[in-house]
Amino acid sequence: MANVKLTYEEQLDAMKRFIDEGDDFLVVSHVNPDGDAISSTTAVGWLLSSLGKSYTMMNEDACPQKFQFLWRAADIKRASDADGKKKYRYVIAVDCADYQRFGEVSACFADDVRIANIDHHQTNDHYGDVQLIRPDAAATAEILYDLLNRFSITWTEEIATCIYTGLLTDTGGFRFSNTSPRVMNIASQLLSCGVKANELAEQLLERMTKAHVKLLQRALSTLTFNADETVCWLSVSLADMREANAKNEDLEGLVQYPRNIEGVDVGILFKEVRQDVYKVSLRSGGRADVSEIAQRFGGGGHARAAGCTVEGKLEDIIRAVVAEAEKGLKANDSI
Ligand SMILES: [Mn+2]
Repeated sequence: MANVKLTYEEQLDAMKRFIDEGDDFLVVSHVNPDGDAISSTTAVGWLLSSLGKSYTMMNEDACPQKFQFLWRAADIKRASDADGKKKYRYVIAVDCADYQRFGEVSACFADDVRIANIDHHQTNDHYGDVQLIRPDAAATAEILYDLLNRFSITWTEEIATCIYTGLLTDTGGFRFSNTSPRVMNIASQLLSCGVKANELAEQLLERMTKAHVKLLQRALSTLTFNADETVCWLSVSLADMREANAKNEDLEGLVQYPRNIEGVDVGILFKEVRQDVYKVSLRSGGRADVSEIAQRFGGGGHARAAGCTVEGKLEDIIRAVVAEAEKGLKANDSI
């Protein structure tokens, strides 16, 4: 039964009961996990471990290198490594807006599975048997902070670092509009538990992989503006990826370079996926709704961050997408 009408406090109690009553849990987050997904997975793992419960952490994709330092992040299994026979009756899903976001991990669910859904996405569709959803939370980690406090645990540096990492990454380093007074209050509590803010900022916000910098070097050589310099773009080819020895996670942040240039309203990254197929990432400074632009090419997203995948020759795709971006900017000018 969906308990969507419960208050947040009641949802916390229901989730505590689910955890108290179950055992042999599977903890799962979304495909292509980000900092909040990994932190939330390890935070739930930490809680289960401290309660003496047995559990397995699993994701469709590998944990990105930069989050490997988190408590037992190295123990997060990949769905492809799962023992096909082992099925789980108790699943705790964190930071997943819908069932599809589990990817292949759902193959490990038992027929009589009970799923707990802990998330902060606006678009969460309330799947599962027990929900703990707070759309105004900055991160799933913020909700887990409250859940952890429902149990008699002792806050250690390890668990505080998990929660802090989720807050830090989902607020873009305490810079996005979701950086609420509450987030800063929790962050302050976590610092009292021994979190090393300077080291985490260095590790998660400042440090770059060599592959990222090599990609950036190649991508910046493609930097191009439209006529009035309100739209700016970069491209990355498969050859660039190969020569930089880069993984997809090394692309992160590249699209911010065109977007952050003064006077630019729309920044775009064209990334070759295979021959004549490009993934297009769009970022807006607020004047254009880039989700509308992405939708015209079969994609989607948010007003300020969206994407689509387009087939064709790079120069044709650039011409078409930039023309739509210019149209989007003009449409908003006339309002
Ligand atoms: Mn999140």
